Amino acid sequence: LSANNESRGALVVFEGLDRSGKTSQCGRLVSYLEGLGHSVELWRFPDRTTSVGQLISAYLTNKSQLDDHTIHLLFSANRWEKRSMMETKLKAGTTLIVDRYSYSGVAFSTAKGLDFEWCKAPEIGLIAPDLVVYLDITPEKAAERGGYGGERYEQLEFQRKVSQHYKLRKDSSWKIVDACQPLDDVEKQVKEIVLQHIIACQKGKILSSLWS
Ligand code: 2DT
Repeated sequence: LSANNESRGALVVFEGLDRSGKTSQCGRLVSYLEGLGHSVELWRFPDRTTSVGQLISAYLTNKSQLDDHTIHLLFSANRWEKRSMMETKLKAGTTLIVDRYSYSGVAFSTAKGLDFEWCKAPEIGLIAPDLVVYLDITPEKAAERGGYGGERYEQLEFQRKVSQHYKLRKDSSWKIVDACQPLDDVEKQVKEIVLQHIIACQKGKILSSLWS
């Protein structure tokens, strides 16, 4: 995006099924990085605090109904409204740990039957993650973990489809971590992988755009 990327922060995205442990692992990782003295922030998508985010939240909690294409574009718009802030933070040297991103957008909507190319199009031009940590768990194992909440997508049958669609989309930025391991073991692996990537970004790895 620019020639001057020295000492920038890393864009690290966590993906995985509901109950795969993303939120816990993101929290632990951020505390660890802060302890090491890194400039780091925890972000999540959907960001339900914006006006677009409130429309998304109403849909997810079954308070509103929306056409599948419409909600897909709202999720994408929710990333676009944060894009320039994301670029500013990364260039200022802040690492962003992001709980879900465009891969959730594509996996969930294609699991409903929408066309992959159509789903990908509105994501083009968003900032590409330096690393995607995929917390890998079977839908059955995830469902055993204290059950789902009441949100729209939290059903075993749909999670099975999402799992298949996620796997079709993995690319070279992905690191797959076995999320069935004890939390402490997952945490240890995540820390190692993420630190390597933060160092690569500090050394001048170029910030790039989706979707390559
Ligand atoms: P959380 O439970 O993590 O808040 O996610 N989703 C998410 C999409 O369908 N498209 C997207 O682009 C994103 C970011 C995944 C809420 C649900 O929203 C789904 C689960």
